[in-house]
Amino acid sequence: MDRILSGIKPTGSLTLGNYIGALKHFKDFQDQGEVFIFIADLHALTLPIDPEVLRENSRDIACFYLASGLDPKKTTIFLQSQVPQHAELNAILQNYLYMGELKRMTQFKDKCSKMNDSAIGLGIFAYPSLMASDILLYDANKVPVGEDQVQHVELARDLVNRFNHRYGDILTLPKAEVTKIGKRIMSLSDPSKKMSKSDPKGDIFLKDDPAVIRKKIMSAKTDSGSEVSYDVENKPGISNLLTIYGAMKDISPEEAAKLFTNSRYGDFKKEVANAVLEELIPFQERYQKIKESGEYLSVLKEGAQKARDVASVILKKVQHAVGLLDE
Ligand code: AQP
Repeated sequence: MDRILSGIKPTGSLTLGNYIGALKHFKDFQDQGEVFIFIADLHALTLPIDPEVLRENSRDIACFYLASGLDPKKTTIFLQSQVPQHAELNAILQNYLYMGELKRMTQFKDKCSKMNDSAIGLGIFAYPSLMASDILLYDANKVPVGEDQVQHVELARDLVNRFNHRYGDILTLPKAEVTKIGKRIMSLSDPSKKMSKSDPKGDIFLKDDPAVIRKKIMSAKTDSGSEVSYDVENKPGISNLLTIYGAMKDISPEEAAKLFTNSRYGDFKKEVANAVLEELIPFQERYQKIKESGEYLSVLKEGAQKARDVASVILKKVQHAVGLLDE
């Protein structure tokens, strides 16, 4: 049976990019195997964050997971920090990743390009080591991620090959599963940049008021010309909106473009806003109910227990393999 693992880090308020690239698809995995979905709160510490904001973001993600249709009877939902095996496995596996490969990671380069070395914490540099530990602790073979996280999963694969070559067949080789539609949603104000929760310019937040969402879509940056067509290079703004529309309707952006060949930009944007709100309004209502009921608290508690039970088995195998005394 497949073991499937994914997570979101609580670095900010979740965006439409997180929804389309990750959240929207999680529930579909429940019929495909054993699913582990976590809140990557330790990863959120890799860049400065206010403690109260971090706690509130973590609560929100738990509620969004449940609102997206994840069923705690089928899926183990937990907080990374409540499963100490993540940090313990990381302490071992970080010795099998090298400076050169970590320095080449695009996320590290992007996040730290404008920072002075003296301000860059070790955690952001070693991020892929903790991420590999997250995946390998659960013997996960499928890792659903957006396009930008594929490089980290590839590095986890290198690590597995390196480790297993030395110690035998201990770790499971993971594979990144990238969403077909909407693997990279771009900022509405600058379609050359990814929509990111830690860079809120041009973001649609899942908690935004519907009127605000509509306004943001109506004022999204568009391109010269007046024809709605899917052409990422020459029409990045319109292409991004077509991707968003396609993701809402489960069709490709090319198919979406065919529906709007005779539309003007303004009319097209109205339809994009309608499609987004049709899906997000009921989602927001479910989120609100779950948050108010507080049911997510017991889900997280039970999830952490289940996750610890699974994770401790693999951690023990690794500890034994590398020569830690376990008698
Ligand atoms: N713009 C996006 N388009 C498609 N997928 C996206 N994801 C994030 N942004 C987009 C996917 O959401 C999942 C959770 O992401 P994460 O929080 O673990 O890290 P991230 O990829 O770095 O997401 P952000 O929003 O850009 O966070 P910050 O700003 O904190 O770095 C992942 O599967 C991701 O691919």
